[in-house]
Amino acid sequence: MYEIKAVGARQIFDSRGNPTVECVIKTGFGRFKASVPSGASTGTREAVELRDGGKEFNGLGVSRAVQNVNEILSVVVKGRDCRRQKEIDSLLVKEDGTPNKSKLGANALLSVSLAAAKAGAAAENMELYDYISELSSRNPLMPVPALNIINGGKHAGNSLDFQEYQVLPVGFKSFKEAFSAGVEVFHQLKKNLEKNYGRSAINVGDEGGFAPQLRKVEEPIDEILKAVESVGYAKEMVIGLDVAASSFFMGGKYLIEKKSLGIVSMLEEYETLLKYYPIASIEDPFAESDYHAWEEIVKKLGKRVQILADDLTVSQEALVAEAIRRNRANALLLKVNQVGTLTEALESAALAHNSNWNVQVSHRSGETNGTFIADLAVGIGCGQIKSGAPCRGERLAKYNRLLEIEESSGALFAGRKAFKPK
Ligand code: 2PG
Ligand code: MG
Repeated sequence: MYEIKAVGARQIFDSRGNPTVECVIKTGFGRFKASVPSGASTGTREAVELRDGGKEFNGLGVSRAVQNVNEILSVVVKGRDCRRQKEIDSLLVKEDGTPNKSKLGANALLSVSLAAAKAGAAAENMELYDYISELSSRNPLMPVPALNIINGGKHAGNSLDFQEYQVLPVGFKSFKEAFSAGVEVFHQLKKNLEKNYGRSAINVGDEGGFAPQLRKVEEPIDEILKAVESVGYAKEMVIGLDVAASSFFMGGKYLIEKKSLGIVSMLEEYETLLKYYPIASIEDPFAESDYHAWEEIVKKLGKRVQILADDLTVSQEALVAEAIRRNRANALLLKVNQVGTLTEALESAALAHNSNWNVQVSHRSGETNGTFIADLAVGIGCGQIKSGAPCRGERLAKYNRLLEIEESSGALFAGRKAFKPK
C-alpha cells in the first residue's frame, strides 16, 4: 500500500533559466513532485551537481542526471516503502558510491529523496513539516525570515563586494506580522533608492533584492536602516549579512572596495560594523579554507553575534563536526543540495543543534517554485530561514507557504532569541 510504484524525472528550468532536475514519485495514493535548486557562490566541497557539459545550455544541461534517476535510481527505490526515508536515502547514497555523489549527481539523488519525503508525509496523512518534525524529533517552530533586500557579490551586476544584506524582523509575535513588516521595509527601500540613486537602482538581483550601484560595505546597511526607521520598526528589526568572502579571496587576501585586506584588517572591519550597526548574523565572514580566520572571529565576536557557516561546512556532517571541534563558527547554514539527501541534511542539522549551534535553512540563488525548505525550516524547529527578498515568485513561494503553515500549525514564532549565540 505504501510502496513506491514508479519514479520519473525530467529537465525543468530554474529561476536563472538554467536546467535542473524535477522528480515525480508515484504511489497508490498519489504523485509527489520535487525539484532541485542550484547555487552561484558555491563551496568547493559541495556534493556534485551533475551537468552535461558541451554547448547546449552553456554546458548546464542535466539530461545525464535525469537519465540516472530514470534508469538507475528508479530501480533502486521502486517497491520500497515511501515512509522509510532513512532507508531510501541510504540506498541512494550507496548506489552512487562516491564520497561527493559525483557518479550519479547530487541533483539526481536529491530530487528522489525530497519527492520520497513528500510521499512519506502523505502516506502518514501528515503535513510535510509535521513529518519532518517527527523525522528530526524536534518541535515545529515558525522561523524568522532573513530577507535579502540588497544583493551584491555574485548575485548582482553592481560593485558591492558583500553578497547579501538582510533585514531580520525579529521583534514580532508571528511570522505573518514579521514578514508583512519586512515587506513594508522592502517597499520603503525601493522608494528611497529610486529617489536617491535613480531608476536603475531598483533593478533586482538573483534573489529579488535591489542591486543599486553602491560601493561601500556599509552603504546598503545605512539604506536599509533608513527604510526600517521610516516605517517605524527600528526596535523590531536587526541586520544580517552574507559576506560570501570566498568570492573575493585572492592570493591570501580579501579584495574589498579595491583594497587588499588581511585577516586582522577584516576582523577590524567586522568589529567596526558591529559597533555602529545592529547586526545579528554574519555568514561566511572568511573564505572556506581560511580556518584560522574563522577561529579568530569566533574568539573575538562569537559571543555577540551569530557566525554562520555556509561554504565552510557545506551542510555536510563531517565538515560540521570539524568546525564544531575547532570552534570555527556558531551556526550552520543548511542547504539540502549541498549534501544531496534529506536524511544527511537532517543529520547535519541535528549535530549542529546538539552542539548548541544555531541553524538557518536556506534556499539557493537559483531556485524553482518548490516550497520544500519552508516545511523543512518549520519541521526542524531551527527558527531561521533565508529565501531572498519578498520579490520574485520562486522566493515568495517559500514565504507564502510559511504563511499557510502558520495558520494551520499554530506553531510559535521563533523571534529574537533565534539569532542569539548559545
Ligand atoms: C548563499 C546562497 C544563497 P548561492 O551563498 O548563501 O543565498 O547563494 O545559492 O549562490 O550559493
Ligand atoms: Mg552563503
